[in-house]
Amino acid sequence: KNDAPQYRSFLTKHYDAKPWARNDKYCEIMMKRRGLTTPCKDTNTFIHDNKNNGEPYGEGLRRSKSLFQVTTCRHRGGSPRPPCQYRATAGFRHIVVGCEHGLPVHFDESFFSP
Ligand code: U3P
Repeated sequence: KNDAPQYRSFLTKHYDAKPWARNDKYCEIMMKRRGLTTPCKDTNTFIHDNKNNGEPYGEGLRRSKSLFQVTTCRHRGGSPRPPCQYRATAGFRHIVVGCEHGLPVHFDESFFSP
């Protein structure tokens, strides 16, 4: 177990090993449960896999070599105050993260294999 606060925060925002769904309702509930709705966060990705095989990518970032199951939640717009409404996009994608001391602390983006 690693206690680095930025890493704990990354896991809270971006890691969910066993999603019970990957749809709009999932986003609505998870965004709230993980404390991302005051105000409604615009975009947030939940990662459902746990692999460790990154390579350098751009300025201080790491890109995963393998694909991850991810669900990205996008705020539908309107008021930034709760209740926040989200649109879910489920995918199997490379992810790009920023790391500190070898652990992810920032989720940058995800994309399909070119
Ligand atoms: N973000 C995602 N997924 C995306 C794009 C952006 O979650 O596909 P963080 O606290 O640095 O992780 O870029 C600003 C925020 O948008 C990032 O915040 C990241 O969580 C989120």
